[in-house]
Amino acid sequence: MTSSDPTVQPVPASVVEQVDAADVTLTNPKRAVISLGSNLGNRLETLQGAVDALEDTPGVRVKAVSPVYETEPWGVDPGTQPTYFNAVVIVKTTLPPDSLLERGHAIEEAFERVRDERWGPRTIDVDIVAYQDVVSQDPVLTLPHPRAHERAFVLVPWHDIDPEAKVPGHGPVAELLDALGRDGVAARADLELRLPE
Ligand code: A4P
Ligand code: MG
Repeated sequence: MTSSDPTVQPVPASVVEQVDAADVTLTNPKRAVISLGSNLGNRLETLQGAVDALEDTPGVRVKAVSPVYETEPWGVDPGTQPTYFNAVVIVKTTLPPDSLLERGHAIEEAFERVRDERWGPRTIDVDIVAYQDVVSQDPVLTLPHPRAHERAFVLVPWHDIDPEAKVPGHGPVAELLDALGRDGVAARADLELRLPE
């Protein structure tokens, strides 16, 4: 399958347009792409809670929220974990990358995420996929996210809200997605995340 697959749900133009809308509340904001994933508890409610918590963060404005996808757990044996709900949001922020990561961790804690195994099931995972064009190998905050370019559950929703996006150092999301395919990533057109007012 390719990213031009006709079965893929179209994204409302209103959502796409907000990506580059003028920001009247933040001075000289930077742009960051954040991936949200949940495979425990009320997945949709948790994703919406994380979107709202990002918007409630001083210095962060959520500019676009992707459609919701139900995805096969990546990195674990098939059938050993519940499916995920995944989504991507684009924010404008005056926070530096490490503060944004810290806020992501605080949101994970607020949703009582328990870390007992790598790639274990979780109520919420908040990953910084990209921050401007920053490239960093720092293990505390690797930018772009070291596995984003090989994950359809990140690239599909990201492409929906920013079809021209590039993964710094890896190339256009559309091309990565054409090579990778969309296996294991199913649109949940019956569900929707609200873009905070
Ligand atoms: N870290 C480094 N760079 C980043 C970054 N760009 N964003 C550090 C966020 N964190 C970053 O993460 C471990 C450490 O990575 C953190 O201390 C942080 O400083 P974690 O969230 O504590 O643990 P984790 O998420 O289990 O580990 P990891 O390796 O980050 O996992 P991933 O890569 O996030 O994968 N399958 C589906 N279908 N959908 C998913 O959302 N998610 C994962 C988690 C696995 N399989 C999945 C999904
Ligand atoms: Mg993580």
